[in-house]
Amino acid sequence: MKIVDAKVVVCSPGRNFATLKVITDEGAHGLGDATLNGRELAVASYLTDHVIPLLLGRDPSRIEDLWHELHKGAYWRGGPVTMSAIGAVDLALWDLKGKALDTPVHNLLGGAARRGVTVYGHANGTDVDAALDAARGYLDLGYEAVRLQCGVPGLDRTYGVGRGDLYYEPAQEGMPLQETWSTDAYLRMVPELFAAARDQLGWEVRLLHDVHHRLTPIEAARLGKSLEDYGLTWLEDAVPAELQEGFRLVRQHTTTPLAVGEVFNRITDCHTLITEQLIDYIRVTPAHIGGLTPLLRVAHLAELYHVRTGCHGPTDLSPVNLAASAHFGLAVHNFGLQEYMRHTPETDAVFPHAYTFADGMLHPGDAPGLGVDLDEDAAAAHPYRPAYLPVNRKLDGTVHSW
Ligand code: KDG
Ligand code: MG
Repeated sequence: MKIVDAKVVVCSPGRNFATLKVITDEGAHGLGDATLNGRELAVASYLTDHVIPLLLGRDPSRIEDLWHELHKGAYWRGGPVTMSAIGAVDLALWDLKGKALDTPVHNLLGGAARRGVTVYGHANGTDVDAALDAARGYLDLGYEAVRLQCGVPGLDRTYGVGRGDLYYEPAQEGMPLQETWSTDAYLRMVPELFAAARDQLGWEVRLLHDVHHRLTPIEAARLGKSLEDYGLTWLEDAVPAELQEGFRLVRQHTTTPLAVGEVFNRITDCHTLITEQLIDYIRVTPAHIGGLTPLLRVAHLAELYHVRTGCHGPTDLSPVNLAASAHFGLAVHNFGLQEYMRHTPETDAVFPHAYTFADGMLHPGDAPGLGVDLDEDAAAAHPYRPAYLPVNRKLDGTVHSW
């Protein structure tokens, strides 16, 4: 089998997605998710101008060899654009291998290790009551775990608070929105949210919270301590993790479980976090870590150190990435929990898929490969529209992590 053609399709069925399609001489095609929120065209160019020419004529079954060639062969290693491009190729090759062998990708990864992939939904609202109402909505849909986010008194908007329904989209068309931030107001709000949640929702539901990289280690330590009585499943991205050692301080002070990794793109971004047991869940995702090939390596390292997986699964990655996470989560031994935000009906129409949700779990389905297709005619009806994530500033105007 040989690769005879490949292309990148960029479309915007409600939000932007970049998808790599790799075609073989036997007429099969594999899909990879090349979406990098707000930088979609950079990954598309990396693939079209620099990677696709290298793929033509190559044997798509040699996934490991092609991965290392793309990673080491460019000399310039790592970074979100490069690794998203390599990730798209890797996913497309796993998809093709499954189709060639007429088996779902989870079977290639060792086979099902559980009944399904337990997921968490995003419950949020402008205030505590609205967030808890949203959480009840998820429980009614069968979710066992919900992430709770709510507005911060005194701030117009904050991370994680959407439009009040099941669909959340922080990227806005046009130039980035400016949001404001107060650490003090936030640190007062979060314990109140979780006290009310345990009071009103009880203890059966698993609860999570995303700090979205906004605290220093000592602030995160204080937040973690203040949440201990509410038994969170995880506190996510408590501090920016470029400095992996920063998690030592957080860990020394709190038993609240810690999760991190959605912006990581190499195993070296998390090796200290894992080997020093500074975290409980590693949240790297197939598309951004460079595909299923390196994701398996991260998971196997993590397993040695009692760290479980919790792949990032936002709606700003396409159903191709979600399917890859579902196959991985079904098969990998140290799976923890999967984020599942639900794509909009427009997105699902462009990406028909075999995965299904029932009883709080995703199942990747048994279609050969990843089990996701791309309806190119439907995609063509939704052309790319520039859109960016917001920029965040403290009340005095200083730029802060969003
Ligand atoms: O593009 C940025 C989003 O993927 C991110 O804000 C979502 O933090 C996120 C999450 O946990 O889903
Ligand atoms: Mg997050």
